[in-house]
Amino acid sequence: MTILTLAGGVGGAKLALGLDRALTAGEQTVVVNTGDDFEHLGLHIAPDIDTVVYTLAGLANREQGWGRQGESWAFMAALGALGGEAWFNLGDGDLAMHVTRTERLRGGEALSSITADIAARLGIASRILPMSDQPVRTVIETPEGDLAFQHWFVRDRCGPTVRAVRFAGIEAAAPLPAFLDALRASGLKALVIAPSNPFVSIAPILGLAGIDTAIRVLRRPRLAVSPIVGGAAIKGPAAKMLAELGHDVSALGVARCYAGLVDTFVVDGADAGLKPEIEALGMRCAVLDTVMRNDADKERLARAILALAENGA
Ligand code: FO1
Repeated sequence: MTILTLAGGVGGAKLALGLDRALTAGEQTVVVNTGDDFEHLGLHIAPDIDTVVYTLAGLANREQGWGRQGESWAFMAALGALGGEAWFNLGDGDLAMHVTRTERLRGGEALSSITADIAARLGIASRILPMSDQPVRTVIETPEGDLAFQHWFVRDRCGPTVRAVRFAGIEAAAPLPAFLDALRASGLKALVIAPSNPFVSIAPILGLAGIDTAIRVLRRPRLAVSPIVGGAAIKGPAAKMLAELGHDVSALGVARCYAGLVDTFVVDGADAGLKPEIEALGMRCAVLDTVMRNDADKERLARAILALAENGA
């Protein structure tokens, strides 16, 4: 029996860790957004894959949410002193990840194969799959022009107004075959959409050919967890994007993005009052404590989600 989790960065990695702890080894497959990937300083950076890998390996920097704990920054200091591009922070240990991945990609190995090997070396029990082996690049359309996602997110600190989001290359990118296999597997117990940004973390996964339709017709419990609690994002620009893209800045606004895709939408206790409006969208609304402050919270939320799935969500 497997749980298929769709995830972006920090919020997705937290729930994936909870599920990893709550399930037996190998029962979770995590499909990770690669729209945030970019080429920087000659390296292939895959931030969401790395956040999930570091989190499940127990190596993540918990304060930042991204990167490695106990990191040193000699490379960045030297780079800055040489006048190099220093707006995107690559720790010394993290740099090893990007260097080895880039070298292997240049040698012709697929991102999925490299990711599986690295996850195995780091002792990760869950299966981590990039959503595709072909490049998809998230582009933020702003009044100042189009910005590559990391330029908008990190360099410009999410400042420019978001007019639209598009995913360059998505038409030519195929969903990873193992992703499609996991969706069709007879042993699939439930699909879980993690509390990730619906516009830049989950939308690229759903935008791959055939995925949205496959989920709409999936006869398994399908659940999504709101990344918005009490009208604010737990982390990141989800609330800003909801507002600027014309949505309600609330868990209801997110639920509307998933209408027809999920059977159950999970909101935090702070949003229990939204239940009637969410259920009017044709999905159940489950109220749980969704804020994951520590590992015990992550596992507790994961177990509550598994219990919902067990009861047909
Ligand atoms: N996020 C930041 O806010 N600032 C950074 O300098 C930064 C560097 C970085 C390096 C490697 C990596 O894997 C992730 C990194 N992130 C950084 C996080 C990343 O930009 C975002 O969290 C995700 O793309 C959004 O999910």
